[in-house]
Amino acid sequence: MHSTIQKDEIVRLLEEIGTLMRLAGENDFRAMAFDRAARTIESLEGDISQNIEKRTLTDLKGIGKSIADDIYTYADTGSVPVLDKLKERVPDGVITWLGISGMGPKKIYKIHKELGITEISELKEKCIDGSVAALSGMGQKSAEKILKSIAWMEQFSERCRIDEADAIAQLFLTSMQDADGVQQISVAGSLRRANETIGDIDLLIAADDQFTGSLMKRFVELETVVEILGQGETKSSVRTQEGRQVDLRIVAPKHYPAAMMYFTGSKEHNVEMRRRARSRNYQLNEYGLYHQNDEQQADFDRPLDAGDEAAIYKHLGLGYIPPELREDHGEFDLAADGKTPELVELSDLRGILHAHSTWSDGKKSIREMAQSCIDRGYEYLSITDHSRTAAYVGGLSIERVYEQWKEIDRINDEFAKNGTPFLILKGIESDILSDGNLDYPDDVLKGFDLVIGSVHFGLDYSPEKMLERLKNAAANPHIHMIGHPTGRLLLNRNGNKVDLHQLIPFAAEHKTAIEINANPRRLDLDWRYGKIARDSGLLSAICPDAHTIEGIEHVRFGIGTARKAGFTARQILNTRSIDDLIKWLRQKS
Ligand code: DGT
Ligand code: CA
Ligand code: CA
Ligand code: ZN
Repeated sequence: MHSTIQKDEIVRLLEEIGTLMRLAGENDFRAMAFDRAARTIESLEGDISQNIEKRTLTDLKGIGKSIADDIYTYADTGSVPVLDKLKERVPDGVITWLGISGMGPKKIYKIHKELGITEISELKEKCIDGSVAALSGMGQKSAEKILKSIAWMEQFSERCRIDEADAIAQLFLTSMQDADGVQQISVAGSLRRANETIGDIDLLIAADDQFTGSLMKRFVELETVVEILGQGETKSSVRTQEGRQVDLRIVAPKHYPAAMMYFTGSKEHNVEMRRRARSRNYQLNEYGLYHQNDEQQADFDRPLDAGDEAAIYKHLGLGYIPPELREDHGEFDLAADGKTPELVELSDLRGILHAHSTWSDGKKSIREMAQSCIDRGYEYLSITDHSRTAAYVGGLSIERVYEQWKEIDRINDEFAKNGTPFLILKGIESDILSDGNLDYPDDVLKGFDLVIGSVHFGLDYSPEKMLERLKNAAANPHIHMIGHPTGRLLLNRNGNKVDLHQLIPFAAEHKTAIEINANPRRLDLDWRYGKIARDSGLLSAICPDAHTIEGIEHVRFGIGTARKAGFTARQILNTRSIDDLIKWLRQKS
């Protein structure tokens, strides 16, 4: 690979090593040597591959033998052991701190080490509670500056969580829907497809020509708009006070179905749709579906009748493809011959399986959580507080477990007496220890109705070790379901490195479910594993992991993820009746 190597590739490599060394707290002289070598190569005249081939890098001023060897190794193998080791040592979370303006690697290392924190969310807390200011060489001013930079970074980071985008979109929808001339209005883009993170928010309105001017004016003058990025007749873009971009397009009512399809995307899905149209001598574009003329272009005088998106799919020999599936990720196979499976819907859910109470780190009592489930029409709730290893979030000792069971029995008795058709299940979110075992003895575990096993520490295990750990958990007869399988925090922390292509079939074989954690910070299981989950017969559940009443509402984001995964109600445990659910739980353990 000598001949293809570019100078800037080597420069980036050396800079990355230098930065990671500082983040790992190594001697600054070593890190500086890599910086110096990077500068040398940057200013090198001509091609670096000559120096690599002839092994003459050490002739250059500022490049010593060991760094030259690293570069040769990289050129020969595509990797360098020193970098790989550094990547293992420096937590992913700490690397994201580099995005905070004004935070260099040395300062980051100091705070990370002295306060024992790795996530930006933790850094924020420590800036607020005074811990950062108390560090030597820091002070209140520095802490405030960091907080400001974090806020700035978060505001203008390229993508945001789906719940944040959804809240903004709802505000725009309610502000625009009653405006004069609006015949139809909808979100489109990645938000309509229920992607786990959202770049910008896309809105589409169907209105006649004479209304576009006043509608655009209303849009850019909404109170939440802090900046107009572009304003035109049919398309405008604004930035909201949260720092998010919102695009609005206004189309004529007759173009609305095709425009919805076009602006919902994904781009990849659209490409395949247009290809299919052409193969039938049609042309599909953002205005409609048209017969092709002799030049193989859309004949705008001969549109096919397409009153809604479903009609367009039908013309192309496909069943309706729900927006969540439109990722060119197997949906055309699912919709072939006019069929698409009936994806799970919010109204299919009959109970909640993963929720916390004040017994551990939840904000509401068991009774309050149950009541809000009843209010939402659910038939059961499994309270799954943390287990004793998770002491930092109020994990339950064995005595507390027994007390909680008594409390649950008392409330259930009351429900039975006053005829409330609702059942609270005795659940637990039990920590999966490093070897895959749980942290209660068998006789305690047997007493639970539902055991969720979750990994809360040791997320940085090697892929092999992580897979073994989770396989042990999946094979553990006491565990009904694995919680948030990767532990990822979207836009914040990468998940553990378990190979889900191996874990999913294994869990399915052992009749252990894997939840879709519906908290919009997680959305874990990722929908991209939908096909292997379906093919292997995996059971899942849509779990809010609620710590508050509002948290229960997060199931709707989990529904989006489950639909993207192609799941029907049959694969989702909490669509079952309480009797069927209990039957399944009992035969499992
Ligand atoms: P995002 O905003 O990054 O979360 O993702 P999207 O999918 O919302 O992307 P966005 O906002 O750039 O565009 C919205 C939709 O419009 C996209 O899903 C498909 C359609 N679209 C936009 N630009 C193009 C394009 O250049 N070609 C095609 N075929 N479609 C496009
Ligand atoms: Ca978008
Ligand atoms: Ca857009
Ligand atoms: Zn939980």
